[in-house]
Amino acid sequence: MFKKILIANRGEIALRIIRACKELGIKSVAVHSDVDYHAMHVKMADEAVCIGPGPSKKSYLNIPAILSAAELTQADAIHPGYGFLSENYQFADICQKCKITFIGPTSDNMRKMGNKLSAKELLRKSNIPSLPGSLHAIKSFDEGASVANEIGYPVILKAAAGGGGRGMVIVESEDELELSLLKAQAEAEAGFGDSTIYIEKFLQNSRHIEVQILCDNNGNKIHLGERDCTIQRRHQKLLEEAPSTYISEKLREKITSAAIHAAQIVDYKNVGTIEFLVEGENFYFMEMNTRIQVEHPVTEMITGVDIVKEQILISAGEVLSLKQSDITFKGHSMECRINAEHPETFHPSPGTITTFHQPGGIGIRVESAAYHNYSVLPYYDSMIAKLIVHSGNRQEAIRRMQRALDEFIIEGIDTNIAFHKRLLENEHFITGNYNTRFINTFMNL
Ligand code: MV4
Repeated sequence: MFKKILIANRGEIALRIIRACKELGIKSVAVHSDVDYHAMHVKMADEAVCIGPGPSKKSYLNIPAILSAAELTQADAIHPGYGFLSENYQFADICQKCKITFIGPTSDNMRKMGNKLSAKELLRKSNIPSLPGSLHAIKSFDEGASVANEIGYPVILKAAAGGGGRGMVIVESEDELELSLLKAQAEAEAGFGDSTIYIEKFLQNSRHIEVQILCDNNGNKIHLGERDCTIQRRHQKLLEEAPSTYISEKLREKITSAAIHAAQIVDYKNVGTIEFLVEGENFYFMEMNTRIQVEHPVTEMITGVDIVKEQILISAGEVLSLKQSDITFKGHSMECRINAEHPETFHPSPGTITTFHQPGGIGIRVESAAYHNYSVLPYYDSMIAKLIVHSGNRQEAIRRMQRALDEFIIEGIDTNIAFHKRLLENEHFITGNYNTRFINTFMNL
């Protein structure tokens, strides 16, 4: 078992990992930028090392500085959290060369799943359905036009090196195609240094359903059910829930089996998430995320499984203590991402928090590194808290979330709490009758 883990991250996920370390009796090392000197994760860890100035490139993405901190503190493993270096297979390779365990999947898993086109390629050989579209990268307008005509508009252009929505362009008809191709290629180049893009049929009334999997190094693979992440604005998830209101028991069986099958095909190790698009009784593989995700708590609340602890134990070579038959699902859980942003424009709103009162009571979980007088910095993403609720069923969970949002007092900066309150009062949301168009249609955003 590891003696000391360095957390190469900040904010709420750094606290989450430090807490798991403490409960496992493992020492923790925080790394921080100079502007994060007063951050909670620095206070909570057993040791802390400053790795550079505010901008992420010079600190949380600074591989030499992070590895030097690991060497200096004699950490025997690094947990990357999500974002930053969490899916950087070169970083995983360098950790291995430095004889430091990278807590996550293998470098090969990340490399293969990181390229969304090769991921689809690999899974196409299986019987896992994937969206109709191009088998290869689209290099020219003519190629794009012929694939689009074959599958029918609307289509969506996606970056092969991307994921999570960056650089995606929806094309309604052929006369928009040429400009959209150039836009998608430019955004892919800017976002990922790789302008390779591919085309898929755009499913207009679909749900974003993802399956959590745990795989140890001995070939044991189990799933922890699904999460519904359909409520997104510009590909940023806002609210996630488990289980999905949309999935029938029969479809759940098919989707979770497909997820395990996908993990077997790629010989996946550690914790991961397979994303599907669901329309009616049909489901399609979209992409595989090779990291712990922001929304992992809703799965933890309905299964009682500590996913971060499982990650650490698997990386330390432990055999999964859980079998599929041990996994049961209890009640309903929902997570609202609380962002420091303007309620109407959604623009980030950095500044100093003057009041921070978080909700409490039965079935409430707040994951946050914010506090009274905390400064929300412009260098990092705007999420300042995750408010998670758990209750016996979805209607109770909605009521509990509404009550908790009312109690959540954050002053000194703008937040999207009012937006979440509006969302939870919307009839379509309350009846569970929503799809990927919900935000645009019902929240006129
Ligand atoms: C799609 C899609 C429909 N058809 N791909 C991919 C990344 C994720 N952030 C959103 N993704 C989607 N990919 C095809 N071929 C629908 C989504 C999607 C979505 C799209 C627009 C607006 C909101 C959305 C919410 C969830 C999923």
